[in-house]
Amino acid sequence: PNTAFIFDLDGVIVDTAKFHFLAWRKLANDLGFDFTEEQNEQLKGVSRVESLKKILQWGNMELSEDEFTRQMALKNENYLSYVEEMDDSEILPGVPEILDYLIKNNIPFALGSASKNARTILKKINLFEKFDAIIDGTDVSKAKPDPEVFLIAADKLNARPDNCIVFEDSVAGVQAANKGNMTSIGIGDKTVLGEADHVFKDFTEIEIEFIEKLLRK
Ligand code: B16
Ligand code: MG
Repeated sequence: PNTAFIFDLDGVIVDTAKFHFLAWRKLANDLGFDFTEEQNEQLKGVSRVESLKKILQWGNMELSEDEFTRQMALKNENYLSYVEEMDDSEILPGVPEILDYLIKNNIPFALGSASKNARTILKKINLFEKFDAIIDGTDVSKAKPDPEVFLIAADKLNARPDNCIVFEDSVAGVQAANKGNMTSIGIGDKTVLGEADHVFKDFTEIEIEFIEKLLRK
């Protein structure tokens, strides 16, 4: 069968989660409250709009529609000031090796991210040209845990969803892959990503034999 791989961006290819956290936290602090790193887990994989809604709930705050839009823009500006400084040294360990393996073996792979900044980031880290398809927050109408982003990716790669392998660091993203009837591989903490079919701490823990087994499935 035509097996295809789909990678999330933030937390899988690159650790931009730390920049999202800093930028959201500044927004909260400017509005007069704070939230924890643990609460931040709930923001991973979640769209910009949904993230701000959650944060405002934590601070017991409501904003007018205009102010909501303005705050989102400010957060993104702040986030992009970190992105501006990025280069390929920010690619997470083990990622170049797996991408090179897939390229060498002619296995198609796509990006499936909730971020509207995904293309900018891929260019900063010099991976833009490597992906066979890029699906991001500008291409979808339904955010993770809806499987839309991964289903579009499967379609673009000409692969059946049940022949797709998805790498995700977020609970919402693992749920999206599962709902899409794909094999979900969690990257991160087993206690957080327990719903995934397999969980690894990072890509350096994934052996080529494991990838080959997935390909024979
Ligand atoms: P942006 P992913 C997600 O990216 C992030 O995990 C999440 O924290 C962020 O709010 C979302 O993208 C939207 O990002 O504000 O850049 O459009 O993990 O799906 O690659
Ligand atoms: Mg992610």
